[in-house]
This record gives sequence, C-alpha cells and structure tokens, in this order.
Amino acid sequence: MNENKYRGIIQKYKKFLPVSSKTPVITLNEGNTPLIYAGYLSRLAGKNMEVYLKYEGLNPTGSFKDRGMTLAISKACEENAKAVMCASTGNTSASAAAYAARAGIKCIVLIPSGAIALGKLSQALIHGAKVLAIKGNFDVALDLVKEVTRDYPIKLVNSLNPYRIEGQKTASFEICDYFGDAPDFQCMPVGNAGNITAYWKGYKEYKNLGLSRKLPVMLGFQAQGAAPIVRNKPIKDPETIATAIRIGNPASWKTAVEARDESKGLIDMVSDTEILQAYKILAAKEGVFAEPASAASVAGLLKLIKKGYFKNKKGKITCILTGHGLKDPERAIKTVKTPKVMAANLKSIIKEIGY
Ligand code: AN7
Repeated sequence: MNENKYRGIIQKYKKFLPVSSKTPVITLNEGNTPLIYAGYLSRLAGKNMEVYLKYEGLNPTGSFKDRGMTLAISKACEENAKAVMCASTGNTSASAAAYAARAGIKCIVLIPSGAIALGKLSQALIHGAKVLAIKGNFDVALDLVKEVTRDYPIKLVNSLNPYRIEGQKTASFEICDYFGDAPDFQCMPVGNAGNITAYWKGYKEYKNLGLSRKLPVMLGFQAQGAAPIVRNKPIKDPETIATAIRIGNPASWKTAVEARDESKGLIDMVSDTEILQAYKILAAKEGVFAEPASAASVAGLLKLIKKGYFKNKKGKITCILTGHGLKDPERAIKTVKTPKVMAANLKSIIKEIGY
C-alpha cells in the first residue's frame, strides 16, 4: 500500500499514539475532517474574531467517536479480545458496531430505551451489534457495562478506555496542523466529558513537543437539563432534546474540570431553545447540518457573544461539530415547517414560488 495515501488517524499520527508495528490497524479512514470558515458567525463574534467549524460529522460513521474507536478496537484486537461492549447515547454504539464489524469481533451495546436518535440506532443494528435497550438512562447503562466488562472477557470501549481518549486527541493535532498553531478559543459540547479531556490532552502534547505555541481557552457547554458539571452535582434524571449529551454523571468529570481550569476557560450550560436556535442557524446560514448536541457548541458561542465575552479580544474560535445532522432526522423535521402538499400543477407551483 502507498504510505502517502491517507488511511486514518493511526497511520497519520502513529508517533503520538500507543501503537507499534504489532498493532493491527482497524480503520475506516476516519479523521482528516474539514475545518470550515463560518462567515455569518464570525461577523456576529466581532471584527477581530474568526470562527471555524470542525465538522466531525464527516467521519465514517458520522461522528467524532470514530477517532477513539479505531484505536480502541485496534488495541482490543492486539490484545486478542473477541468482544467489546459500551453504553451509549447513540454515537458510540454506532461507531463501536462499525469498527467491531470490520474487525470481525462481537459488539454489545446498552442504550437507554427510547432515548437515542433513529440514525444511530439503525447504524448499531445494521452493523450487527447486539443492541440491548434498557429501562434506564445512560448513566445506569454505563454502570452496568462497567460491571459486565469487569467480570467477563469483554473489553469496555466507552471513553473510560484510555485508547478512546488517545485516538480522539488527534482532532487537536489536525486543528493545529491546519492553522499552524492552536486556536485562541474552542467551543464544544460536553456530555460524558471524554472529548474535552481528549482535546485538551492533544493541545498540551503538541505544545510540549514544540509543534504549536499557544493553548486555547476551553469553553465547554452542557444542556441546561443535563448540566452536572455546571451545577457541581450529578443529575439523577437528565433531560434535553440533545439526546447525545443527556448524561447526568460524566465519567471524565475531573479531567473536564482540569481542562476548564488549566485553560482559564469555562463550562456553562445552554437551554434546549438556544440549542435549537443554533442548530437552525448552522444549517440555514452556514450550510452545515450538525446534530443538536453539536449545536450546543454554537449555542454556547452565541451566548458568550451576547454577554460580551469576546469584546476587545481577537483571534480564532473553533466550534466542534461532533455529529452529523442526519443522525437525527426526526429532530430536523420537528424543528421546521414540513412541505406543503399541493397539486402537480405548473401554475400553482409558479404562484407558490412567488413569481
Ligand atoms: C454528537 O455516544 O456519550 O463529552 O454514548 O454523541 O465526550 O461525551 C456521545 C456523546 C457530543 C459529548 N456530541 O461528548 C455516546 C456519547 C455528540 C455526542 C457528545 C456526544 P463527550
């Protein structure tokens, strides 16, 4: 195979990852996602600010989870595991199912019944995972998965698995490689808090190696009804339309708080109304379709702009769009007016268009 052809984050960033020549690389050519300049949002942010969207929805299974999953599944295979398991609000299960299928190993996923988006459920099922829908939320599911994987020969591939974080940190490397340095600010959604942990680790490593000069201010956003870190206590019954981040007791709580504090950033919350507003702005003004949880990053950006946070500041802001809008088509349809059904008649169509 040609070494110069892009074949995923392990091949591209292997010198920064815990892999050796013995690691079987299970890849779908994940990563290398576009960083898209956002003109509308940049104008809102102010004359010295530039906003960019890291469109992680363009990963092979439609979310950032693929970066961590390629490494977690590759390492599981290196260690001769025959089965992997995760709890998921949807995207982790879709990614685990796809990479496990590619590796030819068994995948078991626990999901909160009725609380994951249709696209994600269809992915886990079509890739052949054993999908168990439990009467309980994500936090309950994760506790069960921790118990099962402790007692049986099944590898846990939630972000408690350190290889997940290692793989996900490559998104920071890509951003630094693109700009020639880290951005000044980064807005991102926070659910189980693995991703903010991974980005911060990646940014720090690149700087320590002299591959970037600065570190971004980390700005994380939880949904208002699922904001344990903001409220400083676990939420027993988290609620939000952004089902991906409907999490009441994040596994990487401590490292998310470290990222916030070390970067002099913040972790705030945004309401479902603000999330849906940002969701629509992204699609209608920037032409970028991201799922509601991803729009939390832009909802947070808009909230900070309104508060004057970026006043007298300058530089680049990256907003991480963690998952594709097509993951949750039901939400899109519910958010807009559905098309008018009309007669197949030229005159009435011309009239309706407004000519
Ligand atoms: C689109 O799939 O937790 O803070 O089980 O799917 O690293 O948890 C998904 C999380 C943001 C939050 N955006 O990231 C799961 C799961 C999207 C997501 C998050 C998730 P973390």
